[in-house]
Amino acid sequence: MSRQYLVAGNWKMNGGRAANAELITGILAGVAANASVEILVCPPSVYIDAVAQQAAGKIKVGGQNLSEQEKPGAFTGEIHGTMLKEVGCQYVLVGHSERRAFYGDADDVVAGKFKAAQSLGLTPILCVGETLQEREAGQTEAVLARQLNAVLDLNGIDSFANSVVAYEPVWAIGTGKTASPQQAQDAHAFIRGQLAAKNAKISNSTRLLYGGSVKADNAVELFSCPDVDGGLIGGASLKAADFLAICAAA
Ligand code: G2H
Repeated sequence: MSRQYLVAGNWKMNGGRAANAELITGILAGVAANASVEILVCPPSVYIDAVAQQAAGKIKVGGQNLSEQEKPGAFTGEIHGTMLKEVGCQYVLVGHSERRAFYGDADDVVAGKFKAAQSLGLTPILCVGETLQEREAGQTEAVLARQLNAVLDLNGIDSFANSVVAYEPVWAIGTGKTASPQQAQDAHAFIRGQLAAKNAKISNSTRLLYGGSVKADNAVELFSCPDVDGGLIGGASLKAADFLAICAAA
């Protein structure tokens, strides 16, 4: 089963009109050279519309978060998936560790957001990963299983036919520490095995991204692991040259 590589830039709470335009111009200049890789950027929500228009379908655009509410309505500060779709999103991150740690996105909330995304035809990129304390306590697989099962229990394995999973060890996010290729492969193989236990075909076709301090100089090794199908890139997605170098590694 060949899975197309996906390299997704998570801009987090960074950027501005001028900087975004410059970044997209730079990425567009390298898109043709990376034609076999699917390239996605996830800007802050207020900029999605402008970024999607400039990207003109050559770079895909996604949200960083969405509301789990079924319908739009009186939910101050929230963004419904229909709104993300209307401004050009095809993907949306759910359960990024910063959302889990700082904004109360517990497992059940993440499962609800995954459901909301899918029900609208947005592809969720489900982020899972353990903290340093959990890794050192030997709980990595238990944490990954718990985070996956919350989504599987609510949505079922069939929902993974149209989803992406990103393994992001919390201890590697924005810290400059990266999981070794072996650590990444072990976690990815575990995730794929969890999905395979329910449906081998869907497990085989589900793209698993690695995230956590991916840079041009470690991307080649990480992306060459058999169960790593691309990356979710934070800091290194904010400069076109760095991001394109990572795309070229895929
Ligand atoms: C993890 C990653 C992108 P960074 O959050 O999702 O960020 O590459 O800066 O560690």
